[in-house]
Amino acid sequence: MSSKLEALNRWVEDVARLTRPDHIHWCDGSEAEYDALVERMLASGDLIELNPRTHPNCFLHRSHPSDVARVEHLTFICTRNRDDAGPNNHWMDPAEAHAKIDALFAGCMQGRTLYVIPYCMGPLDSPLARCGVEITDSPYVVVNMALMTRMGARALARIEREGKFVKGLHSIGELDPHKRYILHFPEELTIKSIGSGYGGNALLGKKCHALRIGSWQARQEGWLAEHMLIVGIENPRGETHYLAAAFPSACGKTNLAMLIPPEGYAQAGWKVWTIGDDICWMTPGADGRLWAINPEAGYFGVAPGTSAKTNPNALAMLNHDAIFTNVALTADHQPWWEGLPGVPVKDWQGRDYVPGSGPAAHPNSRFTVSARQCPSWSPRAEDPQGVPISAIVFGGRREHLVPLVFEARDWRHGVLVGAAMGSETTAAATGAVGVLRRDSMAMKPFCGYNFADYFAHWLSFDRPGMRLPKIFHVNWFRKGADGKFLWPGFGDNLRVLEWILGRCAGSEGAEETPIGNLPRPQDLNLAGLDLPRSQLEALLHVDIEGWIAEYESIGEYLASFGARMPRALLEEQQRIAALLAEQEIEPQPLGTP
Ligand code: GTP
Ligand code: SPV
Ligand code: MN
Repeated sequence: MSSKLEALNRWVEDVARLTRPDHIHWCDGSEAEYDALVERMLASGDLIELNPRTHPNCFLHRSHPSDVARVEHLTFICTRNRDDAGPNNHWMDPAEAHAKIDALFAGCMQGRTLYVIPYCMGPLDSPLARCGVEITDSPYVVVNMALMTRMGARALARIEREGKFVKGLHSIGELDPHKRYILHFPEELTIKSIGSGYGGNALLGKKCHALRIGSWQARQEGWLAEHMLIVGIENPRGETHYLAAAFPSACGKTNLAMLIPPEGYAQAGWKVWTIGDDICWMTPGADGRLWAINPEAGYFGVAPGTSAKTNPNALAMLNHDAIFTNVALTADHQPWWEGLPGVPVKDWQGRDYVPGSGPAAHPNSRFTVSARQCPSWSPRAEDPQGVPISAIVFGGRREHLVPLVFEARDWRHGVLVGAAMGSETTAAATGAVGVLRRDSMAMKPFCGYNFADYFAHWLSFDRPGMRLPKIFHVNWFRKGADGKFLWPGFGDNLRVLEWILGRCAGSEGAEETPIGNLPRPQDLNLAGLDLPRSQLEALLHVDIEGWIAEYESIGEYLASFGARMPRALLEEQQRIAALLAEQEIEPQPLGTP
């Protein structure tokens, strides 16, 4: 072992002394290793083989019924100074946190194998990529990490070169919700997670490293770690522009990242290229633009709702070499979830399915698959420099008030729009679903430090020499009086992206309103879409009274962060609140720029 790996070796030894595994296995990331782990889990019942004719090399995992989603109330940021974590995070004193969780780790791997997973977030040869090592006792975590990251010998070689890596210690422990903690020590570049085997709680490269620790590092080093998809839109002239979009969990990132253009668009030559569906690391380039990489190599996507109609690209990539978690089964052992044709016979817990007894697949059931299996996968996902971002899009699930799309006036206004984002909660985290809450930049569960400092960091990019992307807000989830979505969504979202890119190029019109610039009905290409005029008007309506109340609530939200909140953001909120108040007195359109 080289001296550069000494720190890693010492850490593995220390962890083994604490957790007392029967065996230690260093993962090399080979196919043989993957296959052997699958064999072992088939034998133990951790995996169930799916129909090898329809779904070769596909497996089902059923998690513990109390362990089906992220657990925000058990997720902590452990900084020396409590204010550094901020009111947006649960906080624990680092010494107390280590003591508490180490007591749970003591002896927890007896009878188990300890796996050492060296991984790289981002292309192995990218200066924007960062490495980590996850120690886990879950073979399910290992095979998921193999699909989700660049894992094994090549990552270890980079760690050996750099000598720096994020340490992540994970054990499923007893899968007991009362002995479950997801702890982050950003000052030590360390993660400790016990008691859950699910998703973001357990695949530590994802939310724990790439977002919570990543956002902390990004602030120190002058870049951005965001909960964003990255998609390339190729127009009929053959030019591709890249967008990054932040929507909260289960609010449409995977779907937008791999959308299929509507028929008229496809015929005209529009194409969509998928770079990433969940996480985006962005750094200013020498040219002043933001350059983005997807630190992940796979998708851990929401299964329910994924169908031939909504997301044919996703369906196509799930026919082989995929892992399904908590989906239902058909009689011939195909994976099934709500939105697919056919009938389930076993629910997500393996019980006989009784029609009418609730969803057969868990609402947060997921698929894990290598990104390269997506038909719209872009080879630029491997570009060590990343891709230049032309537009940043924020969006949430808002049944009321928020129009289909609007454009921020400038960067500062855009940062406020992101900070003010609200969305209805989903099944991606435990707790009530459908509750409206602020989810700034879709990072409420993922920002590893005080949101006030995070907003200040965002504002700091607006400086001489930068060529920043334009910022927009979208809402695919507005509902009418009948409770139905007003906008068809999915592939038709390209119509909105076309307007967004047109605004970036200066070729599309808009109407100025206090909340930002909106397309007029004639500015959107709606050819081939059967959308009643009244519905379109509702989607593009700015309800001044409603927005006055919204801006009051945004003001209270910003104020709740106290003195750390940047003045510029408070002033921006006041500026827009004043514009809204003026409009209420004098309800005239502001005209067209
Ligand atoms: P995470 O992986 O949790 O971060 O979620 P995500 O943002 O990638 O969400 P995803 O694309 O998986 O979508 C979640 C749910 O929203 C699925 O059930 C989709 O079918 C649904 N959905 C996605 N896009 C749209 C849309 O444009 N309109 C409507 N009505 N539903 C959508
Ligand atoms: C999310 O909840 O935003 C996810 C799924 O992407 S998880 O990996 O569980 O965090
Ligand atoms: Mn996510």
